[in-house]
Amino acid sequence: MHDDVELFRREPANPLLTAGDWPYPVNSVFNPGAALVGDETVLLCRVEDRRGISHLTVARSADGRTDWRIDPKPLITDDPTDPSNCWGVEDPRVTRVDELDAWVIAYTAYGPSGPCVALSVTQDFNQVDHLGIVMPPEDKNASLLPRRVDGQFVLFHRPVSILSARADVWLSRSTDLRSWTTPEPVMQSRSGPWWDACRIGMGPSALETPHGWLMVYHGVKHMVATSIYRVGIVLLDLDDPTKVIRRTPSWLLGPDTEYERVGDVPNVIFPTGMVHDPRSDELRLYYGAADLTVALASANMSEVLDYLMSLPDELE
Ligand code: BMA
Repeated sequence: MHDDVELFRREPANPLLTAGDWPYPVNSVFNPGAALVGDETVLLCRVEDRRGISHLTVARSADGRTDWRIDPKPLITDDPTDPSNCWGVEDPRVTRVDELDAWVIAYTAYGPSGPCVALSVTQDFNQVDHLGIVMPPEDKNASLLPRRVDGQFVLFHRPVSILSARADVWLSRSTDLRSWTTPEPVMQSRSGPWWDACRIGMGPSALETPHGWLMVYHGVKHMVATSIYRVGIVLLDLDDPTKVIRRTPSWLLGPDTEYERVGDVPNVIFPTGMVHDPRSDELRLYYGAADLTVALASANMSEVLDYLMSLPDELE
């Protein structure tokens, strides 16, 4: 039996962003990437239009909580002539890469062959350079480490095996962000009744801590009538990010409130954006709630790390 820990507190003003806030008609706003840009928090939101196709649009706020300003036009859209993304672009994770003086956006491009991983680069969230598809279908939930390890960029991603239907986390390496090495296994779904037994996928860009790479992931449990998406955390070895050092046994956030329980897809918390404020040590985790809105939960980074380090070492 494990103690349940309440490390994350939901923002009282949740949901932070909804379709009603958008400057043009849309169905839903969810699964946002997040970045600190100058004094502002930028969310790159997945917006599903009223055809059912998703694009990515920027919202900005001075405190990351209130007074969001939403761009009148998307930053990244589908291309109806491109079979890799003619069904839209989804679920961005945003990574600050100091070496490039830019942010790398890893997102799902969706087309008739299935979801695949695409990368784009931006210096200001006004213009983007597209690097294109880097992982073929079916693959998604890509998240880039903020710096090279042993001279190589590291991208977590989640290929799905048609044969076994397994959906686990792997990583690939690259020197130029374009050609990537054969995937190496990182972390597997648990089994049986566990909350993360069916599918897992990495969430926001990792934070580098003295104890390892701190990463949030989502885990899925299939029930008879629904699937439940919840949130866990792992610490990965700084020098060898295929090694999981700590993994939370229990979920740290699961659907509980009405906006998480009821929506286009019920019972979903899907974490895609995280920022750390070094002054307050606050971690702000932005997530999609029930595939309909954007919500926020915050925690104290030191408390999260203390909790993780109190867990058994996964390597022993
Ligand atoms: C996943 C992704 C997410 C979505 C989630 C719950 O597979 O498609 O975009 O939020 O399912 O529907």
